[in-house]
Amino acid sequence: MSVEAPAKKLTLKDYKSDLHNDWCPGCVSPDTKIVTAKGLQRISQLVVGDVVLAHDGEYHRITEVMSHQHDAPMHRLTVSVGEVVLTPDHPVYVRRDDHERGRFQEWVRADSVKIGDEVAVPPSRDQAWLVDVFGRLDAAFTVTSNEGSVAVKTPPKVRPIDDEGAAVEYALYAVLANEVIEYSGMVHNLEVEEAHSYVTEAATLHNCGDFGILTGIQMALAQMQLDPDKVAVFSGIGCSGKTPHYIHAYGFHTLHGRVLPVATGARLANSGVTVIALGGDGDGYGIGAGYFVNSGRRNLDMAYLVHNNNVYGLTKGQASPTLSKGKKTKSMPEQAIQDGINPIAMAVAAGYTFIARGYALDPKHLAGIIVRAIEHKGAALVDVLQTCPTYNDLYTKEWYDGADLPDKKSRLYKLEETGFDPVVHDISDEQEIVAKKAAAVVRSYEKEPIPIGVYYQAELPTYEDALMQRIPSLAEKPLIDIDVFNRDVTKLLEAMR
Ligand SMILES: Cc1ncc(C[n+]2csc(CCOP(=O)(O)OP(=O)(O)O)c2C)c(N)n1
Ligand code: SF4
Ligand SMILES: [Mg+2]
Repeated sequence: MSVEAPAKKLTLKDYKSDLHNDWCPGCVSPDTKIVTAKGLQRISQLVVGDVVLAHDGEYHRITEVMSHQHDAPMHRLTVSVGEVVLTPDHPVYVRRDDHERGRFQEWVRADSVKIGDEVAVPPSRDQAWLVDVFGRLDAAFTVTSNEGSVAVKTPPKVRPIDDEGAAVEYALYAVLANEVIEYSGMVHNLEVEEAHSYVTEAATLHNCGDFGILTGIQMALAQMQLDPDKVAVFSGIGCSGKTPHYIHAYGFHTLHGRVLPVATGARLANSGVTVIALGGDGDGYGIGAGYFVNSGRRNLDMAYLVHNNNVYGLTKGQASPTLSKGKKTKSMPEQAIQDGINPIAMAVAAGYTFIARGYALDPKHLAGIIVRAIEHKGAALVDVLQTCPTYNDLYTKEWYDGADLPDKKSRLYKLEETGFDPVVHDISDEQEIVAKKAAAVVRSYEKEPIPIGVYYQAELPTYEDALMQRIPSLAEKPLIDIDVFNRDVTKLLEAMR
């Protein structure tokens, strides 16, 4: 896909991101106080093995601490009981009243939190920190959770998370301000076992794999210097479906399973934009499976990224089409009764001409794959293994890292590091095409370790090539530039007489 070079050199910020090289999904300033099993502690003092409160109201072990220099604006979020300084992309747990959606509670980016929102914080088990925080204020009151009651001062509003009766109750703190501040200094983040979230004295913060994929896309777009107004990102419905909202480019949040037909329409109407379609594994391999197959055989020039987290994340963690038979995640009452599909083998069979797999928590490697997928002329599928810390307790960061293995070796390996050559060098040689497809399928069945990288690539004629041959005028003028309202249809009417 070729596009005109932008007038200025684009950076990640042009795609709405303040990310840094040693990527982690959002960071906070060193003096941020974290709710730990021993009370409030500065994040910069915490070490692997310390135990912190998470959004589920439970305590979890820290598995990794991250810190690095950050020279870019941060957000200072002030709520009724304190403040937190954090990077703009850091997810914050918020209760919001929306005139269209009504009242909801979910993770939102720090830079989108606004006055009128309330940040939701689960009370800690011993609630000592609540006493500490509210001790500065006057009136006495009692906070009740499933751990019992505790007397603290001045009442935060404590309500159940939703009407579906989740056990955790949340204190809700009114957002008083959300300012952008200049920042130059160290920032910190934590990787927390199972929950992938932690609680500061002022907010609950999260690390979801979707943000790694978002980062990979933003890095790829900046790397390719694609002008934001020459990029259109389409999504289906699911947690992954929100991705276009976070990218400073054209975006279209479509329907569950329907992202490919909509992206196809855009691709055919406007050859001047780079088209990226994305969605969940349920979206693409379940309800959208027919479109998935036909987009492959059509070989239109666009890239399709699938956030493969093995669950229907948005609808609370049911098994998705990629969960294998016999597996059971924490939100499932029983093991999966049917087997999972193999998306790479399906893509080979369907006719995708670029097929790759990435890992959400390695966004730099993923960005390299996305660049190749966008540059490839034809239908590109990138299946991205994505952690869902909320519902998928099987395929976690620790699992991919191989933390439970005796040699602690990663369960992923990079195809390119083994000398694997996915590229068909002579497209007129059918035997080479079949051999390369067969090699990709063989690799796709490897389970431990799982290959990531490019599995298959062949530059074959695209649908657009065939279309332009049939209707040469389209090559000179894309559909979008044709005045459809002032057309002479006399000839057509004559032909129909
Ligand atoms: C036609 C239709 N059917 C069902 C739904 C309900 N629904 C919304 S999201 C979703 C599943 C999302 O799972 P996935 O596509 O894997 O995305 P994730 O949330 O995991 O990113 C379902 C079944 C819907 N919105 N529309
Ligand atoms: S449910 Fe899973 S995929 Fe969805 S936002 Fe939460 S952690 Fe991410
Ligand atoms: Mg999913």
